[in-house]
Amino acid sequence: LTAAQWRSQSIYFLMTDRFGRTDNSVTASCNTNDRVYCGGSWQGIINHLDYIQGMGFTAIWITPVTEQLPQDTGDGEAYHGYWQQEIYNVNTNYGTAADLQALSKALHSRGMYLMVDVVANHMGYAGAGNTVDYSVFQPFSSSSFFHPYCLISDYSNQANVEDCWLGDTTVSLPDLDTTQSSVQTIWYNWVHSLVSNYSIDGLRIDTVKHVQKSFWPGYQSAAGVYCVGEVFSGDPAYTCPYQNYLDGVLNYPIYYPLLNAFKSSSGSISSLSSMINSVASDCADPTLLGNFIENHDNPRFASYTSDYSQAKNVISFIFLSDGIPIVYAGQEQHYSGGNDPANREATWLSGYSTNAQLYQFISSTNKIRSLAISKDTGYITAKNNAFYTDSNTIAMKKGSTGSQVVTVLSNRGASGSSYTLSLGGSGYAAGTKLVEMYTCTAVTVDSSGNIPVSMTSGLPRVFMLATSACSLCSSACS
Ligand code: ABC
Ligand code: CA
Repeated sequence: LTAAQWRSQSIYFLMTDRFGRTDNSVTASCNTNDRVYCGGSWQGIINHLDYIQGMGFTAIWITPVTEQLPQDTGDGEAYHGYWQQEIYNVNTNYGTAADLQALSKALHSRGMYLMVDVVANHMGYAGAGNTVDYSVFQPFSSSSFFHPYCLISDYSNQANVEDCWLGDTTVSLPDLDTTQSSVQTIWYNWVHSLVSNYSIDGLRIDTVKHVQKSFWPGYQSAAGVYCVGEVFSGDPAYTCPYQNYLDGVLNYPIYYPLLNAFKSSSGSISSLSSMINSVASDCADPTLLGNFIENHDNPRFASYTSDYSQAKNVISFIFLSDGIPIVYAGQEQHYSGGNDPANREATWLSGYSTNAQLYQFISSTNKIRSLAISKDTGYITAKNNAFYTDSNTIAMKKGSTGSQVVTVLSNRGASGSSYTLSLGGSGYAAGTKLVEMYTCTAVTVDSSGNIPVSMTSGLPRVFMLATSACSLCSSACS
């Protein structure tokens, strides 16, 4: 699938070890602190695709599939998949190569897509950097393929970030010398074969900022599918330039101000609004970024606030602003784990409840976004515009003029009062008939051109033209 085709998808990110088990158990224990395999598998994902598709997701992103270091180390086992040793073999803890192909096929037969996480920066070794036995790596079985050992010590020094090693002295992440043409050839051929062997539709690329930028265009072109890179930095001036080398990057610049704006009723809305503008000016194409509020490297949103309304507002934001929405498994169950490894709770322990409040809310939001995409061919490439802010509220419009979707978000939380916000600047003329899509409430733009937005309990509001709303709001059908 191309970048242009990915724009309109929505992605459910899961750690294969933690999402679903082959035996369908919902009680198998998984103590995140142990940092060991909990028994999730590719077949287990197949077993629960209805659950994922039921929220409206059109794609899944799964953690890396390659064979890992086999030991139980002081940092735990390689259950997450980022400590690879043999790149031509799959991780049999998750199943066989045939199982992975079956997952791809099961997705495709539903019209869904597969994104796989890949690592080109490093391998993984159970031991300190000066003790590595390079013969355990296939095919990189000698020290000559690697940068000499040094731990990354200075994130403000890009050479140090690219040439030194991630990891610690318990588990080393031997850093490949990706400037060597022999290393490049191996990786480009490998990624081409991987995509073709498993009919992969897109890639999430790990540790992108730890490899020189010039490595990535060749890698992406060998892959032949949309690639979204992980550049773990909140600075748009640092992160956005990577979009000149890869189709997209994870939207870390928005992540921090989005979290800060909505995790409390005193969060800064203006910082979020200015970051929307910075990303739009620094990034080549904000509509190809990967939007998220949770992942396996950061504390979950509910670890900052247990408030459901605040959780709903950030979900509305990641779906209805520029970029491809990504929800991390467990977010729909309001999981609240903190830092790695606590944020890697097994999804099965929720019983895959489809009645969960956020499961239902994500489903509604995916429907609203899909409807917007289907009613306005310009929606998905239009630039989101934050046209109104106050200390607790941001209003944004996105779409072709005349059919723009208007999203009004609040950080007041569930105890927020009921009031009417008279919202100017939406671009809609007096008398225009709109529908608030979460409540299916009809509203008419008033004679001054303001939308009377009925705010209550800190809940998000989304407006579309009444003439577009019928398939989700029967009251709008005439
Ligand atoms: C394991 C344990 C941890 C333990 C750690 C030492 O070892 O589980 O509990 O603390 C994998 C595993 C991890 C494992 C690591 C290391 O390997 O999943 O469980 O941790 O062995 C990606 C993946 C991630 C994966 C790897 C490694 C890379 O998403 O799951 O981890 O393949 C850096 C990398 C980034 C990486 C991340 C974990 O570490 O750049 O690729 N993620 C600063 C730095 C970032 C750095 C980040 C976190 O800290 O700039 O480069 O990410 O350490 C903002 C700034 C940011 C700043 C943040 C903190 O603040 O703008 O720049 O990020 O304001
Ligand atoms: Ca490197």
